[in-house]
Amino acid sequence: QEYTLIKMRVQQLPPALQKVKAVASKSEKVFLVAATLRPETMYGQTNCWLGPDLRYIAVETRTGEVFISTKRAARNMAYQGILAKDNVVEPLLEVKGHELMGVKLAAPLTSYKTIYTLPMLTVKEDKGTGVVTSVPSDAPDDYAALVDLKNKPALREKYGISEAMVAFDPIPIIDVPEYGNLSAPTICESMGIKSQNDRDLLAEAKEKVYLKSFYEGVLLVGDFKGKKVQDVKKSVQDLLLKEKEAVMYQEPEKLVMSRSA
Ligand code: ZZB
Repeated sequence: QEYTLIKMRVQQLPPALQKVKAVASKSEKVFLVAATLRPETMYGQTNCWLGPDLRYIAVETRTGEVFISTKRAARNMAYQGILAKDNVVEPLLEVKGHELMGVKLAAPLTSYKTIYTLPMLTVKEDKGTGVVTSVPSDAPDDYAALVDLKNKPALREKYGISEAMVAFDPIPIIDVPEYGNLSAPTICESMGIKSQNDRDLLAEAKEKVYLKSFYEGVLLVGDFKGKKVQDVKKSVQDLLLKEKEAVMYQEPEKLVMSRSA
């Protein structure tokens, strides 16, 4: 599986990340790196998801930057020539997701100048980097999780999230026939999805919009406005790579550890 790793720049180092200063004396060099299969949706980022109970590490890259991801992902990066040393991971620090909530980020292509790290309970440790960029206009999971945080003060309080950090509207970026220009909110509404815990419904919603958006979606913003998603996915990826706002990252096939009788 090949992902685009989106570099979400930390605008202000939280206490839990102060130790990275040893390497990245300027905080412009510290990034949460999110694995995505949908680079063309980066125009619609509204926040970044972290698993509050997941463990993250900071590592130095070949170019003297600092990337934050799960250790598993850092190990993959080490084998892909992304890190300072080949084949070894030397963590600069270790931190739990809940210590990194409400961090200010600058993400590429989105129209919001600052977005925040927020908790999502369904972030998987064994997929991508454990850092997930959020596009609630086009990803039902993201929309449902964002609405949860907007509607549940107790959930925000639990993780030290303010109302201002979730006061971001989905951005219309892709027109999808039948679903319109906010396909995830539309499908969540029509399927009666109430929260991020509606796992089965969300999986179904995701599958529906994913295919339709890929084959029939048309971009509404940016350099490739008016073009079909399937024709510009690669171009947006190239743009991000050229601007050094992303790197490519491969995920090895999962080992099958057990088989059913
Ligand atoms: C931005 C985006 C915009 C995404 C969209 C999806 C959609 P798949 O197809 O099941 O492999 N993701 C990445 N890592 C994780 C993780 N550790 N835990 C939970 N979710 C993760 O899913 C790939 C997508 O899952 C990635 O692409 C990422 O979200 C998320 F409009 O990035 B995506 C209809 C989906 N739309």
